[in-house]
Amino acid sequence: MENNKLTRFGVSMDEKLLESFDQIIHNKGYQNRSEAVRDLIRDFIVQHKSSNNTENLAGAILLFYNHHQNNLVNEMMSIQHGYHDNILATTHLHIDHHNCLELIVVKGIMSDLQELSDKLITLKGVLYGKLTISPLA
Ligand code: NI
Repeated sequence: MENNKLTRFGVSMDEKLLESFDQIIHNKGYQNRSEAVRDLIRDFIVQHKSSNNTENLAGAILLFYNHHQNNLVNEMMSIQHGYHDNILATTHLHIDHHNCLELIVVKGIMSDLQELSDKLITLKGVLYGKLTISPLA
């Protein structure tokens, strides 16, 4: 990776958009735009790995949902049991009287993780859901 040839490219964008970007990367501590853009692109590539990728990946599914939704908790539990080989750990937090936050730590190939994540996130009553992938070293 370190020996790869560097390529420079130009990007045109709205001035306000760039100002917002610069403000955020400055607050995060990036020394320059190039390093921030490289990190964004690396993450974009990992998150968009093709579902026929057979590499072993680790990641987490974050779910935010209303547990009063009819049958939601049962459906969620049943789906997760169907993927017990992919689930390493689950943490459930009761955020308030109605809402729960659940973090499911997963491993496996992209198609399985994507399938599990899609099944959970599309359940009625799930207000927010996101799968984040990290490549295994
Ligand atoms: Ni709860």
